[in-house]
Amino acid sequence: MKMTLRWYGPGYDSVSLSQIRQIPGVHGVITTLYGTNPGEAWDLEEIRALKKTVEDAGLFIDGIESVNVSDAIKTAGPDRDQHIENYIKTLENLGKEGIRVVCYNFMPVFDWTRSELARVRPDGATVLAYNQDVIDKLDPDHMKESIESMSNGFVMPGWEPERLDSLKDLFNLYKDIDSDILFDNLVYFLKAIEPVCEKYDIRMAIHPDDPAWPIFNLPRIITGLDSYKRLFEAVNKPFNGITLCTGSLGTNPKNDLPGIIRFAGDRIAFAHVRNLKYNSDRDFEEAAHLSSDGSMDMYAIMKALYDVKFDGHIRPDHGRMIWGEEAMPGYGLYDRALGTQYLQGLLEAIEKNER
Ligand code: DNO
Repeated sequence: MKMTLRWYGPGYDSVSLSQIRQIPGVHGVITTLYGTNPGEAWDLEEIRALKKTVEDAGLFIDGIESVNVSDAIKTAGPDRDQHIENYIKTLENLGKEGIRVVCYNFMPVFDWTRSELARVRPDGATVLAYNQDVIDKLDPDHMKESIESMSNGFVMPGWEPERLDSLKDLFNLYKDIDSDILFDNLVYFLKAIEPVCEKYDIRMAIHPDDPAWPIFNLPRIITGLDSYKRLFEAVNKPFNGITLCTGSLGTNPKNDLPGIIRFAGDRIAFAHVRNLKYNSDRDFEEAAHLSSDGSMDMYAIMKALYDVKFDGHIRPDHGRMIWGEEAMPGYGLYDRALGTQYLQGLLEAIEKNER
């Protein structure tokens, strides 16, 4: 397993590559070309420039998170085929630069959703949190104001201002899309990009829906074991992989994470590993990576990844905001750095114990 950290690029991230370079065991970054819109093709020169910036700092681009899929592709809108053609061009350019893992999601309208971005925990750390009652009362039309007021002035991934500006139109696009149609659109997309992925040995790593149930009456299709059975059956090819995200799948305590890992096996192309604390069946908050700080058994998760011989890239996921750091909620340096050390410690112990 290669440990990585997500990095948003110069001008977007408060964390620098030189800081990341000093975290023991971190091999490279998971990044994206910020400033591109879903549906557009990524320019080869821009990919090269990003790669050079990262490599000059002594790190590697270990994967892209995300090449976002446009709503036209998700809803089979009039621009679908043009956008797929552009997506293929992007994959081709990434493939030419040796980038082999691409994370994406197929969530309608919103990427991940939280009701609070800075809930204070007993130790004074602040974390992202979710309360179903708050979400139920929220008017999606006013999400823009609520998210922007909570995001410390950073652009939140998946909550880019252009998207928030056109929420009404976006909801309209999905009014006739149920989960079967959305799933069919995913399969159409995967079949279209299969040749380019195979040519360049690119693994597509779909990110699960977060939280792992439908919200705002929008369909969700990647929520647990059954979704993966359906997905692997529909496109039974190694390029069709997943991002095993414990924090997203784990929003539903019924999801048996080690069981899902054992089922998905070599289809796990990328792993996000973090912990959550369940307060009730309608409320959870993000926790430190340490098992005892939350509700998950991080040892069991790392052991299952080891057992299925997961050899890809892994990253700690959202961190708490600690030690006075000011950063994009969930994406500060300090707590994610702590997460990398804890996960690597678990892994070293597992490996030595198994030998
Ligand atoms: C949130 C992230 C997601 C993820 C996308 C992948 O912090 O895990 O925004 O990057 O869903 O496309």
